[in-house]
Amino acid sequence: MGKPWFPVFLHHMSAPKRYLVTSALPYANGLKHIGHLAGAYIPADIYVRYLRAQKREVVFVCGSDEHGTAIPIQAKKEGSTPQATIDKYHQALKEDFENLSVSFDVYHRTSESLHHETASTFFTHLLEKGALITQESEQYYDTVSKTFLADRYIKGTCPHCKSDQAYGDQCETCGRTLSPDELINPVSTLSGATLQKKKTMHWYLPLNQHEDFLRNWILGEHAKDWRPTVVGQCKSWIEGGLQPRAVTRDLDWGVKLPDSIPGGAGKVLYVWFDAPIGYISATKQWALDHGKDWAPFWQDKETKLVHFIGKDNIVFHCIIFPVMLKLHGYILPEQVPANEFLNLEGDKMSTSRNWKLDMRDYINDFVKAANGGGQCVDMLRYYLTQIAPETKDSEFTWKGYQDAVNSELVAIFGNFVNRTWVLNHKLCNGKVPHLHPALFDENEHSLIKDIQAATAHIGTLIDQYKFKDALFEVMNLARKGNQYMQKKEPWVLAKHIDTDPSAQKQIDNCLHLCLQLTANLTILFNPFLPNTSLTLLKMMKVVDRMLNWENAGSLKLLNVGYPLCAPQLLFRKIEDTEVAQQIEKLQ
Ligand code: B3M
Ligand code: ZN
Repeated sequence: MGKPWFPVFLHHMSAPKRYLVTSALPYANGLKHIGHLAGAYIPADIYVRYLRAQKREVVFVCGSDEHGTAIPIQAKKEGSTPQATIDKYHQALKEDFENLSVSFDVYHRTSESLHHETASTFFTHLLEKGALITQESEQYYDTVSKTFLADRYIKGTCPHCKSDQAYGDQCETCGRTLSPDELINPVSTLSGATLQKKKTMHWYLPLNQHEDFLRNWILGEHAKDWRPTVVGQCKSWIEGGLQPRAVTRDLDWGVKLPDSIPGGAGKVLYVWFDAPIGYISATKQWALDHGKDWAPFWQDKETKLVHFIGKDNIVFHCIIFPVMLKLHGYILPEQVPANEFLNLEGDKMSTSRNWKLDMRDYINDFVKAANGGGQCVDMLRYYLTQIAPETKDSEFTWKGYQDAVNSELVAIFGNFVNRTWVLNHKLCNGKVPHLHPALFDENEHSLIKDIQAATAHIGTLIDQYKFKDALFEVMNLARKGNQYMQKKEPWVLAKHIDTDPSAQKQIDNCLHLCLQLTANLTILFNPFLPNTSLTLLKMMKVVDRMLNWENAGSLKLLNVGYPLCAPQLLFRKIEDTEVAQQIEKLQ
């Protein structure tokens, strides 16, 4: 059982006034796959639903990241314009998240003027404070297209594997990271022209000036409460020597620098400068929509800011953005629960090799299929949480998905609820039966203890961002319910009602407790499987107020004599043919 009591206590004593939870802003250059979903969206959604169930003030923000060279490159690939590309994918991403019950309070976009204003004001503010420096450097210039080129727009021969299809940032043949200077015979992908070096001036964030702050804050203050993988990555960045980082680019797609800034013409903010500011503009949009004040969310120290991201975004959220926030006088994140990567059927997920399962594919093949709906959303959420790459890379397999659904959701949780309902309708008229504590034996006592202990333990695990362990404990409680019922065998007791005067009372006890346990599971599963919890509320004919987290652990959630609805199956099975089809589709 670990050490559940102390941390729970601690948490309640120091509860923040409000929470701001963010999920990484996905690039609006394509659909996102289940690796993204498992990394930055499902865990955040679990956390937020848990906070909401505790009636805490929480705002959950996200939105599309619509800048960076990724966008014009994708537009070019699709024979489209950057604007049409972001419009298309912004809409698609928003819908996909909704269809998977990811409950953002606002899903914003960085092409909105509110964001452009927010980001350029942020930049100006740092500039006026003298927090940025300028540096001149030589960059590749395409004399035919008359433009400086982002790394991705430069092509040449890879110095390592000699492929002539290498880009200025990476060789996709051998996978190595490159810089444009390493390419042999670099040319422009825009015009095919050979390149010239030309001087250009940019603004830099002098990270080297903030090393002490970063050391104290990450390697000191957060060394213990951040994930070791996160602290480890930060440590190697800091130890590797922090350098000034350019925060502007010579591009025409992005947040333009204000005209008032001398030398700013033709330049935009670097995408990784403006994108995290997107969290701020999203908060502002939410506040506008709800008549609230956005400022305390970024300025009041009693706000707890939590960034959910994938591990490739750690440096931006733990080093660069915090330095920007500190310079601006805003609060810092208290937690950055970054996840490792999710592999798929034995291989790394990859968009370029098309080895992936897009959220959209799952939605079409399962959620929107004839026997789909919310149960299929929850089936995916369950499996992705069970295999969440919290501490190391993990793997999605269709067989694993099928097992999680069939042998846990269907065989344990679904079966427990179904047996409880069917027996209750058969043996107790479908009403919540009386309880006869005088007849309790050690089975009742230990089930009651388990329900109470599980609640505290699960809360602690979620508070510690251990969603996978928390989910395991909830399912374990359902498992205990099944075992309890198996021991009591109300269907056997039913045969002795005429001869054993205590038989009906024993049946009542068993089903009463199983119903109270179901009500508890409804609360405890809710952050993970929100659609299933809604179905259960309907079956119990209770309002969603019951989902308040403080109700968990209670054995008085359903009143004696209360009539329940007819049973409904919570989850369908996943057939072997479906697994085979999906694997075939992947090849
Ligand atoms: N769009 C990169 C990514 O999806 C980026 C995240 C921005 S979070 C401010 O990996
Ligand atoms: Zn190569």
